[in-house]
Amino acid sequence: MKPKLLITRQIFDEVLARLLPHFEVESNQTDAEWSRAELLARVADKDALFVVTSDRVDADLLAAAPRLAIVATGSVGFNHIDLNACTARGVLVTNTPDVLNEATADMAWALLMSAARRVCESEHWLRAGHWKRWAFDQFLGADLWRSTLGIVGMGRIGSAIARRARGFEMKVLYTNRSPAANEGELGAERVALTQLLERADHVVLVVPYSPATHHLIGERELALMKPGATLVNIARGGVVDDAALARALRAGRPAAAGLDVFENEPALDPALLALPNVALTPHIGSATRSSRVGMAMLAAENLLAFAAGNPLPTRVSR
Ligand code: 8YV
Repeated sequence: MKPKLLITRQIFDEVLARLLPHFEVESNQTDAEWSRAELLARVADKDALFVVTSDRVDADLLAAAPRLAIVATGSVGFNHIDLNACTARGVLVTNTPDVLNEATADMAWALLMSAARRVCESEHWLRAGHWKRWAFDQFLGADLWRSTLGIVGMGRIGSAIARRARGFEMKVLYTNRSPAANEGELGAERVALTQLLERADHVVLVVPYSPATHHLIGERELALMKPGATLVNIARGGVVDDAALARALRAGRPAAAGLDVFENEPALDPALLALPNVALTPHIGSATRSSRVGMAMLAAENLLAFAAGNPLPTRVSR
C-alpha cells in the first residue's frame, strides 16, 4: 500500500512523475484554492501533505488529519506552519531553502530598480496617453550607483542581494542577529535597524515573518527613512505595516516602494493600489521556471525520503 499524499496545488509534470510511483496522489487540478473546509476534508485520510504558503497548517488541520506524518512546504518560509503543533503530534516538516536564492535576489533588484527609477509609474502614465513632450525633470528618480543599500536580514537571499550590489559600487549596510560570515567579501557593515533606516538610500527587507518581525517596519521606522529613499519588501506581508506604508508613501517619505508581498494577500490594502509611487507584484519573488521547479522538486525529494525511511534533506521540525 502506497502512502496517501495530498497536494494543494497543480505541480510540474516532472515533479508529479517522481512522486507517482511512491505515493497515491490527490492534487488540486483547478485554478481555485480549496476552501478551508475542503482542505480539512481532503487531508483526513492522508499520510503526507504538500502545501504552499497560503495553506495554514495548524492544530485544527492536524486534528482533522490523524494519519498525517509529514508536511512538505514548497517554500523556504514556513511561518504558515505551526511547528510546535506538528512536533507535538510527531509530524515532520520540510521546506525548500537555497534553490530560490538567486531568483529571489534578482526580483529584489527588479523591484528596487522599478521603484527607484519609477519604471512602473512612468509606464502607466505613458500607457494612459499622457506623454506629449520630453522634459528635463520628467520622472526624476533616485540614483542606485554608489548609493547606500540597507539589507534587513542577511541570510542566504540577503547575501545574494548584497553580491549584486557590488556591481553598482554601493555601500552595503545590513542587520542580522549575528555578523554575516562573508561580511568582508561583501564589503558590508552590520548596524542596528534604526541606523540602517537613517543611513540607507534604499532598504530591502528579507527577514522571515514571526511574531518578532510583525510590523518591524511601521510608522516610526518609516519616519526614520531618508525622504528620497526606496523600500522593497520581498520577505513576507506583515513585516511591513501596509496601512502605515501607504500613508508614508502618500506623504513622499519614503519616495517609493516595491512590494511583492502583502499583509492579507492576495487581498491588497486599497490605499496601496491607489498610489503611483509603489511597484506591486503578486508574490513572484521565486517565480522563474528553474527556481519553482527546484522548489517543487526539493519538496518532492523530502517526501520521497520520508516514503523510503531515509533522512529528510531539508527538515525544519525538531
Ligand atoms: C513561494 C516564498 O513561491 O519560498 C517562500 O517562502 O515566499 C515563495 O518563494 C511561495 O510562497 C509559494 O509557497
